[in-house]
Amino acid sequence: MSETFVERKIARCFDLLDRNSDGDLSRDDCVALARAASNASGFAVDSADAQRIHDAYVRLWEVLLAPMDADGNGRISREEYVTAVTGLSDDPDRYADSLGVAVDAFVEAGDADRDGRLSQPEFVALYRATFPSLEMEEIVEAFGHLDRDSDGHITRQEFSENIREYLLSDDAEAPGNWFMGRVDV
Ligand SMILES: [Ca+2]
Ligand SMILES: [Ca+2]
Ligand SMILES: [Ca+2]
Repeated sequence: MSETFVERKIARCFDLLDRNSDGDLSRDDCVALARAASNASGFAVDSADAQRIHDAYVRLWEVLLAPMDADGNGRISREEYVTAVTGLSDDPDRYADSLGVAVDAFVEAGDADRDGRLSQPEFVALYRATFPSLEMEEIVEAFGHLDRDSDGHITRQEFSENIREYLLSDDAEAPGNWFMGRVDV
């Protein structure tokens, strides 16, 4: 059976989060994503800012990802990930918690000036650092879609709507499809 559009988006998300490209998601991937984001903002390894970003990504691991580890081996396989993320929509409370930690991780990691939202330069710096396989042009284009009201910033609310659409919507025109760069329908 061929993958649906939503399944392909979820699988793409998995690949981009698999920072060390070993085919599984683990706590190490989350720590590495946090470190890449800190470096992009120029934060020293032992600074409070680096610690804040590290904590947000560890929470992403503990709250969102670790519970997906169906066979308990400490790693999330692609199959476990797709099954769990697809199933999130059936559990509204867990879905809301998961969405919250995901939004926190992205905003904490990218919000260099600490105004609670990501400007275009902040977004570009974050995505360049954490998802090196994305092209610069693609990241700039993604920002244009993800900044839903085109006010020059992606707010927590916008991130939340974007991630929700990315993971649930089969609408080929949904702006949230750009959460992880360009996805072909
Ligand atoms: Ca990995
Ligand atoms: Ca900001
Ligand atoms: Ca906006």
